[in-house]
Order: sequence, then structure tokens, then C-alpha cells
Amino acid sequence: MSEPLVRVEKLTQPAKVALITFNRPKVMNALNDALAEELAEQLAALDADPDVHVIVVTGNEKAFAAGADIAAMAEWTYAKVYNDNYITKHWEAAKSVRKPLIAAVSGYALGGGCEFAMMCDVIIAADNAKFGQPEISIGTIPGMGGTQRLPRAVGKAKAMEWCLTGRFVTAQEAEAAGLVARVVPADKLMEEVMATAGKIASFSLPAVMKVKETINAAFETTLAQGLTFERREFHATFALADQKEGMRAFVEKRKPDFKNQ
Ligand code: CO8
Repeated sequence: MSEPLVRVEKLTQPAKVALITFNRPKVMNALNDALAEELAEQLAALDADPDVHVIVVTGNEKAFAAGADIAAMAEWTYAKVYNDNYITKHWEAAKSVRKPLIAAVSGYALGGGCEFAMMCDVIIAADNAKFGQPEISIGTIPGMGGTQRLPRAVGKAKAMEWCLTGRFVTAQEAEAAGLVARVVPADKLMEEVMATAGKIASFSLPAVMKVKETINAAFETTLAQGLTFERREFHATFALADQKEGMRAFVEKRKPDFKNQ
């Protein structure tokens, strides 16, 4: 049996957290089609698994992922990528995941690597992380959301400068720009990420999924539509047993026991 291109572990500590690790270390976790297909299958399976509340995706110390596999793509034709529905076919699967996705980024997150991190809900970066959209330097442009999600995260001026120069951006600069939630020492990355993942996983799953859905709606709607959607979803939480449990536990000065209902 050949090595999986993405490794998957369901953790017991913290509970209800799954860890996906890109596994092409010899090529800086370059993202080829076979990896994308495995990732899409694993994300769908974990999203459907009631024992999993949060999915963490990581790479290795040197690279989260250095982008699409350039050697694989170099000779592809327009007809091939269009007919194959390249990128859309496998990578859009990440958009359907309803549970929180945390990108734990150490080393390079470039091109498709940076774009996949931006498809996740939270990026936590090691202090050695480097982000960038260097496609311009190989005669192409970002193709997995870089020109759309990056300006929404960091604004037009920075997105333009980053994509037009292809320069690498440090973790600290990425945090200051708003791309990254938090920067932590490289040797503490997984500890910090797991503390965050474990905290989220301890809450009511439907409430957690509603937070994700409503925040994402902010990028797809007008303010008025988004506020109405939020209000309806807030009202809807009053149909959950977990809302009763959470508020009663507060009043009774005890820890809530959420049942994800
Ligand atoms: N594709 C294929 N192989 C790669 C890639 C890549 N993106 N990145 C690194 N490798 C390989 C190298 O070829 C090398 O292989 P070998 O040992 O056989 O020569 C090995 O990984 C180690 O890399 P380096 O020797 O280059 O290591 P350095 O430490 O000198 O440099 C860098 C590391 C800076 C990460 C450098 O490798 C680099 O610049 N890589 C390319 C980065 C890049 O341009 N990424 C954008 C790719 S295009 C893209 O992502 C399109 C997005 C839309 C599609 C999204 C679908 C996933």
C-alpha cells in the first residue's frame, strides 16, 4: 500500500478534534490532484462524523504547502484544465464543510497553500510561517481564491501588492494585516492550535456551526440581509436544548453539559 497523501487522526486529547496532515514532505507538500481527491474525501467523511466537531489541517515544520504541484501542471493545456474542471472538482469540497476548519501553518503557505489556508475558518501561524501568492513569478495568477479571499482578509492595497509582486509575507506581517488569527512560537504551534480546537469542540456543535455559517454570510450578502440572517439564526438557537442548558448552567453557576441538540 502506498503512503496516504493526507494523514488523518481522530484525537482523544482534545476530544472531538480531527487532525489532517498533508504528506508530501519531499516536495514541500505541493498540492497535486491525488492529494486534493484524498483531502476532499476525508473532509466529507469527518464532516459527517458525529464524533468530530473541529478539523485541524496542518503540514510539517518547513511547509504547510508550497502551492499547486508546478511540475505536474507545467505542460497542461487549456483544454485539459477546463475539461477536467481543475481546482473546482476537488478543492471546492472544503467550502461545503460545516464544522470549523483550523489551518495550523508552519513554514511556507504559498499559492494554493495560502489559498487553502484562507478557505479554512481560522489560521494560526507559527512564527516561522511565510505566506504568499507567488503565481505571478511563474507566469500565472492565483486560481483558488487568492484574488478574492485575500482582499477580503487584508484589503485591496495589500492584496494587490502581495499578488503583483509575489513576495513572501512573514507570519507577523500576515497577522498585522488580518490574514492570521494568531502567531505563536513554532515549537508551540500544535499545542496552541489544539487548545483552540479543544475549546471550540467543547461547545454545542449546532451553535458552533451557526457561528461559522453566519460569519461566512457576511461575505456573501448585504449588511441588511446578513443582519436579518443572523437574527433568525440567533432566534433559532432558542429551539436548541443546548441553549436552555447553556443559559441554565450559567444561572445555576455550573458547567454546561451540551448534547449537540
Ligand atoms: N510544486 C512542485 N514541487 C515543489 C513546489 C511546488 N509548488 N514547491 C517546492 N517543490 C519541490 C522543489 O522542486 C524541490 O524538489 P527537488 O528536491 O526534487 O528539487 C523540493 O520541493 C524542495 O524545494 P526547494 O529546493 O525549492 O526548497 P527551498 O527551501 O530552496 O525553497 C520554496 C522553498 C521557496 C517553497 C520554493 O520551493 C518555491 O518557491 N516553491 C514554489 C512556490 C510557488 O510558486 N507556489 C505557487 C504554485 S502555483 C499555485 O499554487 C497555483 C494556485 C492555484 C491552484 C491551486 C490548486 C492546489
